[in-house]
Amino acid sequence: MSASASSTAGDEKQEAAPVTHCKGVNDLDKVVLREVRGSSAEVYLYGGHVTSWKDEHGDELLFVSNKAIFKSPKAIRGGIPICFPQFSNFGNLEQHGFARNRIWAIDTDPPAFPVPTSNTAYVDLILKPAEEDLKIWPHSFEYRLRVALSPGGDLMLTSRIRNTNADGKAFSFTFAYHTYFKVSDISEVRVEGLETLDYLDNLQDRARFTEQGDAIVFESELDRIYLGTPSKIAIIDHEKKRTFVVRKGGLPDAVVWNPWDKKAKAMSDFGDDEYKRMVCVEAAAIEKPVTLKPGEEWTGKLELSAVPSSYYSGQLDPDRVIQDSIVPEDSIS
Ligand code: TA6
Repeated sequence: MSASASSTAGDEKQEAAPVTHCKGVNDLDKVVLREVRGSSAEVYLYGGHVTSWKDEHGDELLFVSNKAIFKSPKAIRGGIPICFPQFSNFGNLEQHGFARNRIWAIDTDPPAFPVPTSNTAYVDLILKPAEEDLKIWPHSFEYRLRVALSPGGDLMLTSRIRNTNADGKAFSFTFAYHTYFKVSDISEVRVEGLETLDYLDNLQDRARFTEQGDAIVFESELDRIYLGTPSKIAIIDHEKKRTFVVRKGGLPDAVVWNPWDKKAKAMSDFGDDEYKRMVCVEAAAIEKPVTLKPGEEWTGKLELSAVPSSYYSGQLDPDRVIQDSIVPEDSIS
């Protein structure tokens, strides 16, 4: 019985299992998380990459390109790539750093979490630099990533990055959760929470501008780094009557990106029309790189909720209790 057949057969029996280890595309190892009310998520060890998040009805909430390549060294086009230790070309490493095209391991002995959880649908992954990484970025680190589904189906990613240099050297990095949200039609989407903020425009040599007082709407290619944003941002999909609420901690900036038609055609692992069905809103630390001395640890947290838009008019579904501030101001311990 082949891997996929076995995992499918296993799935029915293990449907309720909160955590299942199985094979995905190209036999890559993946972990499937399931929550009792029916929501689910999938994480590939390749890149520590979340590639699926579904609500209790089985509706997919993240965009993954039909042309995505699941093979090193290419990063998977869609889901939640992790940009570390460098965002974009803010440094001399490859675009968006190397964490997104390395094989991560299951973390069998993670340090205790600050907030104990009764939740069982989670997995802990770990990345440490290989020899080849130390040649291009000469720093020892331990990157622990927890991916969890809350009882209400929210998706939570917690990154804990520790400087384990033995030579007393500090290191600095930039970071992003490069989330691709699935939307019904980009021209029906508004992003709220970034009004009047300053941003760096990647389409104009990162010149600095100030955003208008209205929500962001999409009529052409957009690629901006918003600086010092609130910890809560909303992505409203009018046609789908759905709002994604992005909460972030330890990540002061936010990137908003849609490649539109020309850039879409130029990307080999992206369909020409797919720009209509995705928007990237990325919780990030870019303007002020994070600096860690040996022994110090940084925490960067992302919490995603999908709620019926009628709920999101400045208030959320009263039944869903979500912490407002998810990581103490100083995200370095
Ligand atoms: O986050 C936006 C961005 O930096 C864009 O400039 C665009 O390049 C995008 O990331 C995708 O980058 P990738 O390396 O995945 O093709």
